[in-house]
Amino acid sequence: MIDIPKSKAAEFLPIVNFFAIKGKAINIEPFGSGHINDTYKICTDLEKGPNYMLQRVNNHVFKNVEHLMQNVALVCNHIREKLIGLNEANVDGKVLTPIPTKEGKLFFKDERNNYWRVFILIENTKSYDMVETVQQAREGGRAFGNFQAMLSDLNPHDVHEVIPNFLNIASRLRDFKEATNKNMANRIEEVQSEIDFILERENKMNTILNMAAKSQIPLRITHNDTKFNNVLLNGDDKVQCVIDLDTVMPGYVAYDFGDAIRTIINSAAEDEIDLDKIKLNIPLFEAYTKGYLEAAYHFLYPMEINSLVDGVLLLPYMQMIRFLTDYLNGDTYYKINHPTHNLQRTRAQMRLVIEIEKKEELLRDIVKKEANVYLS
Ligand code: ADP
Ligand code: GN1
Ligand code: MG
Repeated sequence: MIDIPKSKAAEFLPIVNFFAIKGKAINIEPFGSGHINDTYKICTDLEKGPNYMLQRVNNHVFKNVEHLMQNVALVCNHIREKLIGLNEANVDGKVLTPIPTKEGKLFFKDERNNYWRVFILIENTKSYDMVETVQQAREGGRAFGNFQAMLSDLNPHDVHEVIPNFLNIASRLRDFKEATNKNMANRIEEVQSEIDFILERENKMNTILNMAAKSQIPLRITHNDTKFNNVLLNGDDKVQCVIDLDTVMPGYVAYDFGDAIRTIINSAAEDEIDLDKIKLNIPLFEAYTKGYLEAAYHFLYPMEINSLVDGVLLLPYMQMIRFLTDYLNGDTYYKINHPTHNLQRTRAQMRLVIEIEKKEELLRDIVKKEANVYLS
């Protein structure tokens, strides 16, 4: 999708007024660092009223925005009811609030076929691209554990599969092989060692799908994009709200655990160019695991706990495949900052897989130790 230049943001201010916001939108600024949607912060003329987030949904990635917004509304309402039941004082600060259009729709489609939606802006919060402290990691674990727990009484088939086979490794490998066969951008020669690396691990990465095929782990509603900047923390670094609900779909808990750890355990950025900076931060892994199990232990089956580290191995591997597939296809999916950005991301994820493989046993021991707390 073509990125909208920052200077053009002002053009989109009038779009907000199609939505049932309080007050009048008077200021717009680009916001956040996501790879898929365009996000803007909107201020209104009301001193005390809420401010808002305007997002252009990437409809190249999300083909059915109506289904996507039905999922978002279902999940937000379900969590909202749970929070009200718990007498939570600040419900609007703890769950996303989609604002309908003045005609009662969950999104607005403009004349250029752009899809827009608005949420209440959750003030005084921060999202981090990289985790800095053990407390942040533990809070992140609590946030996503609690998120899964609150949705664990919904039927996974009540949500649409907005991107079919989104985290299905067999399907991702098929797309990757197709990309190597087509070699659309004529880049295959420079990535031969990365291709070999992927193919060598193909069979080993099937554990979660195999467990699922044997009905050893249940299908649940999962977030499916649990990188750390999709949780908002407050000024004291306490968990406030899980955001970016576009990929909420049926899935396995290990996917969410693995994707969160992918960003948390890495001492460098997702696209770090200096591969030697990519090291594992084990205390942050331990803290996330603690927080996650605190919130999720009560609904998890033992086999799901056993599967968590399989997710930790799988998700960076799958992310490497996704970045490399996009690079081979000529960068049609992720936003990029320069022509080899997807290659740089691929190599950084590959190094992360290598580092995680070296520490697999240690990670399994930590999960066992943290889970044992609940057995004694
Ligand atoms: P993307 O799909 O592009 O990652 P997100 O929904 O994650 O989009 O939003 C991008 C960024 O905007 C987030 O990382 C966060 O910093 C900020 N953000 C998103 N929604 C809210 C909200 N309701 N309140 C405050 N900040 C938000
Ligand atoms: C995308 O939208 P964002 O930046 O939170 C992607 C995730 C990837 C992530 C990698 C819909 O997430 O699946 O893990 O980039 N979202 C989609 O950073 O593909
Ligand atoms: Mg995001």
